[in-house]
Amino acid sequence: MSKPPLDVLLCAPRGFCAGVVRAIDAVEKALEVYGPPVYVRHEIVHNRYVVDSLRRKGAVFVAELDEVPPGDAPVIFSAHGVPKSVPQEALHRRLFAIDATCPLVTKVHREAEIHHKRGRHVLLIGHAGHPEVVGTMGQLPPGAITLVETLADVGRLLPAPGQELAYVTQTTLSVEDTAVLVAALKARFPGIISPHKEDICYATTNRQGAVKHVAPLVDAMIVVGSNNSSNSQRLREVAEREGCPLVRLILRASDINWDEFDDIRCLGVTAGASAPEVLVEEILDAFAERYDIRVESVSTADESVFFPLPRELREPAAG
Ligand code: 0CJ
Ligand code: F3S
Repeated sequence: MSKPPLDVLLCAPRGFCAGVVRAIDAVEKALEVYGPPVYVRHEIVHNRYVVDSLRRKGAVFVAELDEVPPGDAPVIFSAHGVPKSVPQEALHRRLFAIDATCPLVTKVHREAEIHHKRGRHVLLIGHAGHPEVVGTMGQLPPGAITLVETLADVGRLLPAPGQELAYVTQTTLSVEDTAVLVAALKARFPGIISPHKEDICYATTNRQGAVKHVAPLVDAMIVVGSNNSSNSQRLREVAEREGCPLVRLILRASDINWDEFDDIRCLGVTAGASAPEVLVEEILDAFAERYDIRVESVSTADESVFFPLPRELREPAAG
C-alpha cells in the first residue's frame, strides 16, 4: 500500500544553542579529563535524553551541593546559572566547582549587579521558580530584585519615592510577551533603565522567529523538547498563537499520538535549544515509516555563535 504524501517544513535555526553545546561539552570533557564521577548540579540542560546519556557515561546529577561528597571530583553548575550562595558553598567545602552557566546568563547576572551597585532597584521579568530566575535573583541580597511575571505585577509595583529602577529578563522568554511587559513598565516608569542589548538571547529569538514563519504554513507542528524547558514551551506557544491547529511538545518519537496526525498534509518541526538533533531525526524517521515525506528546511536566520569551554577545562595554550 502506498503511503500518503507529507510535506515537512524543518525550522532553522532549531535545537542546540551555543550555551547548551558548551555545557554538555563541559560535562563530557570533565569525564574525559578527571574520570567519573563528575557531579552535575541540576539537569545540565533541560532534556532527559541528554541527562540520561551523560549519566550512562558517569555523570551524577544532584539537586543541591550537599549531595556531593567531599573529595576532588568536579561538580558542574548547569547552563541555567546558580545563585551566588552556590559557588560560595562550593568554595567553603573546597569542592572543585566548574561553572557551565551560559555566558549570556552570566551577562544578565552582571547587569543586575551593576544596577544594584548604582543604587537601582532591579525588576526581573521571568517565570517564578525557574532555575535561571532563582539564579539571577540570587545574585543580589534578598529584596534587591522584584520578579515581574504579568501585567498585574507591573500594576502592583510600589517603588520607594525617588528610587531609580532598572529591569533585566530571563533569557528564554517569549519575545512578544516580554515586549508587552516592557512597554507597560516604560509607561508606568518612564525613567526605567533598560538592558544595553536584549537579555532574551539570540537562540531564543531566532527559534521563535522561525516558528512564527513556519507555523501559519502547516497543519500541525512538533516542537522537540522537554516539558520543563522554558524556551521549548515558548516555541509551542508561538506556534499556537500563529493559529497552527495542532501543536505538540514532545521528547521522543514514542510520545507521538498518531491518531492526532491522521489527516495532515504539511507538518512543521522545530526543536528547543536543549533538544539534540538525533531526536529530530528519530521523529522524522517515525513519520517516514507512515508517510511519503518530503523535507524542506526553512531558514530565517544564520547563527555562528560559539562559546569556549569553562576555563578549568580548556587545553593549556601551546608553546
Ligand atoms: O536557561 C538557559 C540558559 C537555557 C538553557 C537551554 O535550554 P533549557 O531547555 O535547558 O533551559 P530553559 O528551561 O531555560 O529553556
Ligand atoms: Fe544561553 Fe540562550 Fe542557550 S541563554 S544556553 S544561548 S538558550
